[in-house]
Amino acid sequence: MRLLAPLLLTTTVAIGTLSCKQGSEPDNIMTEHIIPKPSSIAYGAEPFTLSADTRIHTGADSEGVRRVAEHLAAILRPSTGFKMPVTGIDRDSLGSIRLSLGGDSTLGDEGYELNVDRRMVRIRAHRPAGLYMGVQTLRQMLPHEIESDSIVNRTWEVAPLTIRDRPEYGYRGAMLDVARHFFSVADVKRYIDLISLYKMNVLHLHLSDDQGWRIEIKSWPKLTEVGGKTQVGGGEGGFYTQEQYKDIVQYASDRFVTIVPEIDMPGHTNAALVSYPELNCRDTTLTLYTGTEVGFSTLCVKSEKTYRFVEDVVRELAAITPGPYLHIGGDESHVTPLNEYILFMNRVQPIVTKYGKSVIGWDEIAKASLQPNTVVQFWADKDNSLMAVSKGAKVIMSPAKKAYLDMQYDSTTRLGLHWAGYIEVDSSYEWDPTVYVPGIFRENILGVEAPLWTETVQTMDDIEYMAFPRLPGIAEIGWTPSSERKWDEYKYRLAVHARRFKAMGIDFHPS
Ligand code: TNX
Repeated sequence: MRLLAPLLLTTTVAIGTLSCKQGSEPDNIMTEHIIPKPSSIAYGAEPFTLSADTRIHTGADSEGVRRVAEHLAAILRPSTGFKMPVTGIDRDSLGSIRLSLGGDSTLGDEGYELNVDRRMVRIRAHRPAGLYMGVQTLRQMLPHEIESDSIVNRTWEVAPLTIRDRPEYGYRGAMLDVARHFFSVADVKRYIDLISLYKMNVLHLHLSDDQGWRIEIKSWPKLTEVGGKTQVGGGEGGFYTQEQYKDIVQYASDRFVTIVPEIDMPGHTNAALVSYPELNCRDTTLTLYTGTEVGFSTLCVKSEKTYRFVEDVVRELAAITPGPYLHIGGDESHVTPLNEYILFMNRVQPIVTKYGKSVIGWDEIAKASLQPNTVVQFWADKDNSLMAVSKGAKVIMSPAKKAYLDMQYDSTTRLGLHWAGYIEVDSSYEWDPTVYVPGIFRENILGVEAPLWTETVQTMDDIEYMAFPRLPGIAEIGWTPSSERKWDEYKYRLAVHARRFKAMGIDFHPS
């Protein structure tokens, strides 16, 4: 029985609004349209239907399981209008959704098994993060109206199947530049919600740049008092207090997303230098900057004061960052002489490890000596990235020509830049991290990240317009092995998501 015929029918309608060719779906299309594509699916006989009696069982009381169960209930309640009680009691599991830990360690930290039949829905995982990922799959298997924030009267069928699924890469990230334009805590939380629907598990926050310093540092208060005042275009700017930052970190962690904070150094530091002119030793008068040029500022590498500054910032930031990484930027330091750049990076990396964090740096950092745990983020220079690998570093793949969400889709896109090219939805999907840089292989790659620089991006709607629909594709590149991905199949799945974007109020780009 083709249970999902209605879904298939509407597919072609949605396709018209995305950049895909009209046509009928190929036979091998995955009927559930799940993004990222799961490792394996086997179909069963009869669907499960949510009802007013559906409960969410957590089995043995584990705080981790309960958290995921509450998250699922919060998704299901508004649109179904059902109570969806979360209960530890396991009697009468008929008609319920059951989340449990244990068993199969081959699922790893984020893998899960989802089993749906007429009687119940079961999600099993080795860790709570895996249950969370399974919940995102279940969410996508429900009609898109499940995302509505008010009651929708319809039946809520879930197709009968068994999915076993686990990610290819452990690091699947998005980056948001909150320095060029500042974004509120609410905006950042919404972005976390959006990326985690597609099983991304890292949000890298670009917290400082020439135009603004966005995180409170108590020992250097002028960074935000002065350096946080404005932004590109001369608007108001802003910054996160440490309390607000901790709130973001907690919100992310509840969704199994790790925050990676970035303080970009030694270049991209005009806002810091204006706040504390003693950090500047070049013969220049500095003022707050609201333009979009890059590469004109540098911390004074030869001054001891600079390293006291760096240590204070790293210490305060590390103390409120539970994740393992601290990103120190290192890109486009065009006015820092190379020998000084290397000196700087060789001194700063041990400061970061002293406070218990591993360093991430943009690919230029490969010119320095690298500490054993330093991770290099490839964005532009293949030679740098090869150098990183030859020094034993792992690489995060963020090729600007493919993964940069601030690049325009085409020459008519109302926002964005195009220095790395125009990136249509198909192009952003069709690349393989394991062959993109010859000489960088699977074992060298930690994961994939999609950066969104915000020189032209000013509002949440702008963020959504640039990220959607490309971000789900990058999420799939991080989750699903290249051998399992084909644009000609993916485009149908993506088209179906257009309705979900609308239900979630996502201002996506229909090419
Ligand atoms: C290059 S990517 C930069 C950023 C800009 C971006 C614009 C990178 C490490 N540096 O400073 O915002 O291009 O696309």
